[in-house]
Amino acid sequence: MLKTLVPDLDALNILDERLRFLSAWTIHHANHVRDSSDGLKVGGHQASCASMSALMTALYFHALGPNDRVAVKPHGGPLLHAIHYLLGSQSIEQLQNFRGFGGMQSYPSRTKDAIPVDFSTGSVGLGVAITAFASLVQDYLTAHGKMADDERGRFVALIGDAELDEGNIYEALIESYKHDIRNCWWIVDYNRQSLDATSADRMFERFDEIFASCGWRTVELRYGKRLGAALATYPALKSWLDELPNADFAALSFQGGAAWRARITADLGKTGAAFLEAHDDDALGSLMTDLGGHCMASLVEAFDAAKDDVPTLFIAWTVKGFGLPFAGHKDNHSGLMNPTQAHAMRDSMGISPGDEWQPLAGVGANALPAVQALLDRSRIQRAKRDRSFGKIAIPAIAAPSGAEQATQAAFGKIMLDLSRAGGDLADRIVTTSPDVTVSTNLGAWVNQRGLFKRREMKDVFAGAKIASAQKWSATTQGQHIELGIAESNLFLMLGALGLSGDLFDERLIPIGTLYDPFIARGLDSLNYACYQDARFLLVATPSGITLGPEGGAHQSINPPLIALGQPGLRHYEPAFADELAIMMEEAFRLIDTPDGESTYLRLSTRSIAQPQRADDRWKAAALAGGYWLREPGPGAEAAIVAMGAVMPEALAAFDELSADLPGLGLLAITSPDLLHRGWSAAQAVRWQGKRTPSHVENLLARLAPGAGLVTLCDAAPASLSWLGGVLGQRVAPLGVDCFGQTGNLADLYAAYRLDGDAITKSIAELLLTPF
Ligand SMILES: Cc1ncc(C[n+]2csc(CCOP(=O)(O)OP(=O)(O)O)c2C)c(N)n1
Ligand SMILES: [Mg+2]
Repeated sequence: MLKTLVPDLDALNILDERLRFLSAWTIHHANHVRDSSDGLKVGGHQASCASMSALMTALYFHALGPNDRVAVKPHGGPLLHAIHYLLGSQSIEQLQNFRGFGGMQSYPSRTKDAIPVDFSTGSVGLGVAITAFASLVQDYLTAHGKMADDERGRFVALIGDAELDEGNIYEALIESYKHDIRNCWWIVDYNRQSLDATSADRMFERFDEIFASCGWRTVELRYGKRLGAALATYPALKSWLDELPNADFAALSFQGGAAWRARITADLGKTGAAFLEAHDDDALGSLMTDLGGHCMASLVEAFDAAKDDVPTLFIAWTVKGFGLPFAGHKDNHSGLMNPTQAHAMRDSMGISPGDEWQPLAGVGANALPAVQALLDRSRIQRAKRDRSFGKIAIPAIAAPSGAEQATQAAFGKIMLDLSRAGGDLADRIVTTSPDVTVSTNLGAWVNQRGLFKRREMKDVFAGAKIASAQKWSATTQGQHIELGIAESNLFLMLGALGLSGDLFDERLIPIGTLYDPFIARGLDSLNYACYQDARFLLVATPSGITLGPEGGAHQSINPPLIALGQPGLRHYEPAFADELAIMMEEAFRLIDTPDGESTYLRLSTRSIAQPQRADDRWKAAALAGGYWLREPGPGAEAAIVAMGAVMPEALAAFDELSADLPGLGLLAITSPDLLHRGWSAAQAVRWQGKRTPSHVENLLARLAPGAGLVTLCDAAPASLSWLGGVLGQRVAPLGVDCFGQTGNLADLYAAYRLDGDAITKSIAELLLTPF
């Protein structure tokens, strides 16, 4: 544990003011100084920054250690950049280009910002929750000997109070309690204002209870030292202020000292008189807003007192827009100072016009050495880290043998083989699943590698010698993290595991499994993980109406379309086990490659006959998104284009039709996502005179220009129907475009037109329709 530094409160207060100004000025510059070519409002959140400047000063210039990592609430981004500017790790050009093309981002971004950002934020709630999962990853790495105990850091989330309404925070809180997480600080900027207005009072009474019941220490910083001392002298005033509704407090903060005086007089009469007489209006306005979150001494004291590893919730009371002309106004969320107000703020801080960007402008000569010393000794000065890639040897992955196989079962077998083979790759794999470990075929892997828990857990059933296929004991050496049924947590867990190379310089190979339809349940967390460029393999199974008797509530329809529109995630949908094997190998490679990405495998429980391969030539094409499973004849007039579990229907129809339609081809699609990306990328460079056709164009160019394509997938038909647009060929799209139902496969495929009959009729119709 780091030893506590002696705080220089005066210097910290100066930095607080300086940061509040710099963040406000950065936003002001973007809106009122920089040329606007399009006349659009640039925006920014001066009030959200102002309420948190003291908090961030106390953290970054006093409390944080070199291994601590922080998720800054999205609208506090300009403060983070201002901190790095003072530290010399951010340029003036970036600040001046706030929200401009290539400039510092509106909200902290790991991948886009020039400064080191530990966690991206933007979609509120997610930055908070990922810190808990990152602390779990840290415990995992130390338990596995991949990180020294004394390298452990703390994970800090700076949270807006309205952000606490996001349910994903409580899902994460529950999961982190189960996993006994530690080294986490969540600090609420409790300014009691959201975007729309002041926030409700009642709920706040409950938050500390919720956290305390999950084992968290809660620390409330309500009043600053000055106000606290005054209230101790005037207990009636304290009772009154304790009960004052949020909206009233905010309105009075906005109105200032005279309004406070009038209200205290009206409510407390003679009881408040002595207190009021002791202060003029200005002093009164300043005293009444001396809340804990603005009081450096209180903040430093509270952080110093929480140096153990107990997870801690700090509730720091603040005024939104503190120190700005619209402090406390309920509409101040996107409020911007006008130039007169911004200049007045500058002048009040002793900064000369033109010196606004001078890092320590306005700091008096006497104070300067101490402030400079504080900056110099800051323990968070660090360069943007190199990302750790390319250190894992990825062996070739063999396809499981078997004449008939389902891709889901093949996945389980590959995982078992990997585990038995051992080696670096297997040791770096961490699996995780939201209570569907066994039903997604991860059971054999878990039997081999065990569950991970910081505190060991015995398998009671095994101990009692009750027969079970599944071993369920947990140790610190286990490699599977079992989660409760909360898919958002799965994606946050994968996000944190997938950033282990970046955060801890030790890359892990995270594999998460869930049922395909429930991707939608955690979609924003999935997007969040991808946005940060976390690397993982997502295995979604079972999928589609091929799931049969489980019915419409479990049959996924649109995930291939989700994947088609999701950057950072590559969709592969294998029909056969040998396709799956090369896709897993590729997915592992993509996890450990700088320009790689995450992979989503959509699998099925349907056992189907496996193909005999003449050679390996199909492999490269399959990894690129598709290959001819049955080659078309020259200038063929028609082709069947199929993906995944419905391949037997496509093959049967091909066998039946090819006698009458010589030259008919069967195209196996393994990734509509990759094909589409390649196609649009080729289009995008065509205007530069580069005419390299994409993989999908090459595949389809084997057919006649006006050929008919019958596309077939157990998913929304739009997943493949776009293929007709590539070369202007005609398409009959077969797929599922309404909710599924229970039934056996023959009945369901007939009802949803995924069978041979539908293929035959569609081809006939295409060929009979004149082009
Ligand atoms: C998931 C999500 N929904 C909505 C928004 C839009 N939004 C941004 S900030 C905000 C209010 C935040 O209030 P609070 O958390 O109290 O932060 P403050 O600015 O008051 O510090 C909203 C609704 C968002 N960024 N993310
Ligand atoms: Mg707020």
